[in-house]
Amino acid sequence: MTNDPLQTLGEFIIKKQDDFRYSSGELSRLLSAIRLASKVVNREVNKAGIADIVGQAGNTNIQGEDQQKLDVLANEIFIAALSQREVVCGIASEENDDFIEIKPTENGHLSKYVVLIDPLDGSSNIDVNVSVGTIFSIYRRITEPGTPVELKDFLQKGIHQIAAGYVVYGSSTMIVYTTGNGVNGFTLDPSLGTYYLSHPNMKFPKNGKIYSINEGNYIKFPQGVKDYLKYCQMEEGDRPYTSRYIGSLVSDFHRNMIKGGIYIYPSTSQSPNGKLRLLYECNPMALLAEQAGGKCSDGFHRILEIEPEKLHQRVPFFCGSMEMVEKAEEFMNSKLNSR
Ligand code: AHM
Ligand code: MG
Repeated sequence: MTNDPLQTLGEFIIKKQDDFRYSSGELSRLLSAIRLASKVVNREVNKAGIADIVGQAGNTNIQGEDQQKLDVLANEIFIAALSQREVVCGIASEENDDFIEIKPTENGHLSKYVVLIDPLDGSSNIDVNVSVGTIFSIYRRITEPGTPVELKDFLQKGIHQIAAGYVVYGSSTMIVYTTGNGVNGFTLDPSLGTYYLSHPNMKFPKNGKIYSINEGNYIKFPQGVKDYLKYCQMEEGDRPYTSRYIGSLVSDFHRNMIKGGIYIYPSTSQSPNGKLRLLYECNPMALLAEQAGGKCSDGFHRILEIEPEKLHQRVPFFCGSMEMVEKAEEFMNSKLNSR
C-alpha cells in the first residue's frame, strides 16, 4: 500500500506525463477519457441487477436482452468518450467487426493514437453478479497523421503498445494500467467518483499456487496442458495447487497478479487458436504481466511478439507468475507434436 496518501488517478496521470520527453499531453488526455468512461460503465454495471426489476418492460427475454445491452452500452460509452475528445484517430473494439476512423475536428487537431478495446469482457457474468472488466490497449499510429487510419495501424505487435490496462468492476472498482514503466492500480471511491492510487508498482509473485483454467474442456486440451494440470494437482513440495476460475479474464488475472498464479486458455481440439483475442485481450494483459514481472506466451512464443494478421485473431494464452508459465511451457514443449 502507498505512503502517498490520497493520490488521485488524475494527479498521477499528469505527474507521469513528465516521464515522456516532449510529451504533448495527448496520452494523458486519452487516459483521462478512459478514466471517465470507466466511471460511466461502472454506474451501468452496478445498475444491472436493478434494471432487471424496473426496466425493460415488454421484453420477452429480459435476461438475454439485458446482457446483450450492457455489452453494447459499454462499447458506446467508450467510443463516445474517446471520439469526442480529440484523443484518438481510430478505435477497434471487440464488439465491432471493423475499426472506426475518427476524423480530425474542425480545429484540425491530429491525434496520433489508436485504441483497441474490449469494453465489457466476461459479460456473461453480469447475470449472476460476478465481476467483469474492460481491457484497453494504446498504440501510436504508423501511418501519417492527417490521413485516414488504416488496418495496419491496429495490426501492430504487442511490444509496440504505448499503454495498456484494465478496469475491474468487482467488489470494488479498480483501474490498473501501465505506460511501460511499471503497473499501478487505482481504486474508485464510489462516494466521490474518484480513483485513488491504492496499489503502486504491482508485481506478480515469481511463483504461485493458483491455476486458472476451464477444466471442463480437459478432454479437448493439448497433451502438454493435460500433463501440466496433473503436475499442478500432484502432492509434492508446495503442490497440489489451488484451482480458481472466475471465467472473467480481468478478475482471474487481477487475483493471480496479487496472489501469484497462472491463467491458461489453451488451444482445444475444436478451437486450435483458443478463445481469447490477441489484440483486445492478450496483448494488453501481456504488457501488464511483463511490466509486473510476470510472463505471457501462447505456450511456446512470447505473446507480445506475435505478428497480428487480423483484428479479431485468437491465440492460446498462458499468463501469470514467471516460474509457473515457464513450467507450463516446459510441458508444452515436451509434447510439441502430440495432441
Ligand atoms: P468474452 O470476450 O466473450 O467475454 O470472452 C472472454 C472470456 C474471458 O473473460 C474468460 O476468461 C473466458 O472468456 C471464459 O471462457 P470459458 O467460458 O470458455 O471458460
Ligand atoms: Mg472479451
